[in-house]
Amino acid sequence: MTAEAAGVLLDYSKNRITNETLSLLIQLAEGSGLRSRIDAMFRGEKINVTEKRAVLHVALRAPKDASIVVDGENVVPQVHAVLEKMAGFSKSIRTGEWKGHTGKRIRNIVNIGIGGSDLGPVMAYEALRHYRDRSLAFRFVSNVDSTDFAEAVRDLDPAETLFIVSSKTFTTLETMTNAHSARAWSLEALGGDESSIAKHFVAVSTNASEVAKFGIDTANMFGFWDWVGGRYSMDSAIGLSTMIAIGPENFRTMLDGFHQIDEHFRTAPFERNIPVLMGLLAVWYTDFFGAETVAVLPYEQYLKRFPAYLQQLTMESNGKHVTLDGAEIAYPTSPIYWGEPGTNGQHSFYQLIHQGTRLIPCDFIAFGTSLNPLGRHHDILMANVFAQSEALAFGKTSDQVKAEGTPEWLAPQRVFEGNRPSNTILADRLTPEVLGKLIALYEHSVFTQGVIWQINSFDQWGVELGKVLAQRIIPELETAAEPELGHDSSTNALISRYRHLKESA
Ligand code: G6Q
Repeated sequence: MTAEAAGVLLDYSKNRITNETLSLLIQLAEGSGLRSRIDAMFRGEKINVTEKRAVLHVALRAPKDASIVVDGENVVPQVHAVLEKMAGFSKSIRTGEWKGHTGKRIRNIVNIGIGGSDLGPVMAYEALRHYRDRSLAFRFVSNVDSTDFAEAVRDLDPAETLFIVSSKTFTTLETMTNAHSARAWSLEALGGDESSIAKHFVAVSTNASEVAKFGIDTANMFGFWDWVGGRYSMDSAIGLSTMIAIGPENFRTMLDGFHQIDEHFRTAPFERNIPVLMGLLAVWYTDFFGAETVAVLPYEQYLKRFPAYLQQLTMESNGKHVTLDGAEIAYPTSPIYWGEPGTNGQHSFYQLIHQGTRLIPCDFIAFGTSLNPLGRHHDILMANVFAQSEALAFGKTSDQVKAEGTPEWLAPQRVFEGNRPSNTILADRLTPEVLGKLIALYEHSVFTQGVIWQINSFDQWGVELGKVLAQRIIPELETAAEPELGHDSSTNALISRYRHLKESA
């Protein structure tokens, strides 16, 4: 039970499945219309029905000569035009040709964005640190908590700092609040001269008029399109910080990695299709075993933010309770994804995975070589990843424990029941190309799960209510006069208590 695509191996043999299970799961995929849904996505049909949008992150990595038509227009040339513009800009920063307002070259890049406009860039920056230009410093500000901004810029010289304001809508509360603080911070240090903004701020957005209103010259705006969902956007202009860090060539090889897996997903038969198999296994444990979580465990330090990135990709996509038609769903949908890099997790939460009362399918991710070879480290790391999946699968019986001389009373504590499922994803080494492949595998696994659950993986209505309520509460916290509060008693009391804390501070 292995499958291979574009040099990436999926070993899924340590799962609670037989050949019959597999063929039944594949029948489930076929019966759910997966094939036609894949084709519809790649054709640019508006499969995001609740937002009436096409879902075309695959167009972001399509080769120049491809044609993908949305509303009568081939979008591929637009994608490549933006990539060219990003490459030109990245080069001018990397060579020092782009100067700040005072004539100094840019040495610090601060990406301001949140959610899909942050998690991808942060993850890719960490994942591809090995390939980055070490003469530039990169920071990421996302939280509206002022500490995030304050700590990010604390040691930076405004004359050498470029802000990339990344926001598809350019109206997101957190991002615009941070962007305005950045603007004030920059202007204050640069003598209040508004013309300095053009040298220290660029935007990544679909909303040119809001970008202009903020004071950023739209010549310094990098566009994308409504058919790119936030959590599927790290390979669009949202990846500008990534491109500046690793250079346009590396960025292009990352896109090529994505594209190779797109082609695999689009064309490979389901029984050899890695994202389909990954998606089916997720459905299998979620709906047939009641597993509530999946652990993603990269044995590669550079992938330390990969689980956080996947949390948005998986849970914002498939954490849904109604079908595409609006009918209430009677089966569990997205599991909770979580994880930490190995081997650290082994010394903390793996206890529960091995001996706890819950079933936690695991994805182990590992590489043939380290980017920082050092003595025996990599063999030791790899021995651990193989040992973990072996221990989970085969465990240790009471007889084995006793045969080792463990006293009867202690033996139950030392038994590993085994039969705990895991996948191992193995590739040669973490290059930009391989990172692209890895992300695309999960994107399409999420798609597969969503199709089987008959849900829309591309909207996120569940984030709206809190945003609306926060807008109502903000003036109640800011007003000097005691406000008339009309919430529930708990919320009213918390607001009053906060106002009191604020006054007495
Ligand atoms: C992702 C979501 C969400 C979005 C952020 C930021 O799929 O839509 O995480 O990316 O809310 O939105 P903006 O890019 O519009 O600021």
